Parts: sequence; C-alpha cells; structure tokens
Amino acid sequence: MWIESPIIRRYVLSPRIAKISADLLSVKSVRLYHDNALSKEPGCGRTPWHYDDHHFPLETNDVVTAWIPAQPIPAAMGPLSFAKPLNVFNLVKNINFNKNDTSYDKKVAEVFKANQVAISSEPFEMGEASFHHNLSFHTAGDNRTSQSRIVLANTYFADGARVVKEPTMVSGDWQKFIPGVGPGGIVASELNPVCWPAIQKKKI
Ligand SMILES: O=C(O)CCC(=O)C(=O)O
Ligand SMILES: [Fe+2]
Repeated sequence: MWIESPIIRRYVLSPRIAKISADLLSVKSVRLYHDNALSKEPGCGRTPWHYDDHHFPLETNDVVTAWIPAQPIPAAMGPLSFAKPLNVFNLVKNINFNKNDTSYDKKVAEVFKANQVAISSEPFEMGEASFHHNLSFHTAGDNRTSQSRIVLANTYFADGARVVKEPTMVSGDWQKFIPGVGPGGIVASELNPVCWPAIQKKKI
C-alpha cells in the first residue's frame, strides 16, 4: 500500500513508529519488511493463537510488528491479545495446528493452565497502538460488532538481516516484499527502506 498511497507512505515510513520499533528491539536501525491492512469483517471468527516467526523468512529474531487500529477496538471487536511472558512460544511450538477442529485451541488452553500463562487482552482506544515481537504468542477474538475492524500493521526488522536459506510455503509472498534478493541475501531491496534512523532531507 505504501508504494501507491502517499498517506499510507507517511504512516508506514514514519520515523516515530520505526524508532519505537528499533528501541523495543534494542537495535540501532530498522528496515521495513512489509505493510499490511487487516480488515476483520462483522461476524468474522477468531484469529487463532500463533506467533509470526514462520511467516517472515528473515534470519533474525529482531522483528517487530506495529499493529495500529484505524478505529477504536472494543472487546466485542476482537482486539489483539497476548500470552505472557515472551518465552511462551517454547511451550506451544510443538502443538500441531488442525484447521478442521478446535483441538489446537484446547491443547493451547491446557498448556496455558499447566504453566499459569497470563493473557493480556484489552480494548484499544483511538490512537492506541501495539507492538509485538515475532516470537510473541498472540490471538484475537471474533468480530461481534456490525463494523469492520480495520488495522494497519507494519513489520520492521533489524538492518543487516538476511533472507533465510530455505524459505517455506508459510513464508508466503516474500519475493514480492524483497524483490531481487534470493535466499541468504541481505534484505535491503528498494521495498525495504531504512525507516529509522530517519534519512535527513538535504536542503538545497
Ligand atoms: O489482526 C489480527 O487479528 C491478527 C494480526 C496478527 O496476527 C499480526 O499482525 O501479527
Ligand atoms: Fe500475528
């Protein structure tokens, strides 16, 4: 979207959002992996528990997604919710997902109970934003309102990261987001600009 829309570009390349991402990762510089519009329509079901690592073919764990609602998100609209602490992903990484039933959710609930995992689920007011690491285990409820739940989610990563050697099916459209760079290459295509530090505009 950021390539086509000047408004979205200002948002996606925002030094303020990118600096928060860099600070959270404790890295000096971040680039954009991709932007994303997530519209959960009225009646649409839950976002199953998952962490994002598998979706990004980036050979680094310094990856963060800024998930920013375009309207308030009350509990009934399915706010993004997180399992805490960050290392919960270790407890769930071997549970197999089954798209035909709720066995995955049941096993996750068992692991949470056995390990006293805390779930943080809060509505978002207008202007509130959330940032999640690529290993953060998260979910979102169904949209039980009559309005679309629209969110813009930008994913940033530490400058210098490479594409993994063997991207998988789950890596999705990665070549669209990193054009001209193959497995093992440094992720620095024209679609992965440095968003922090901000490039100084030269005065002429
Ligand atoms: O918006 C959602 O329901 C899920 C979003 C998500 O999983 C993500 O941004 O990583
Ligand atoms: Fe996610």
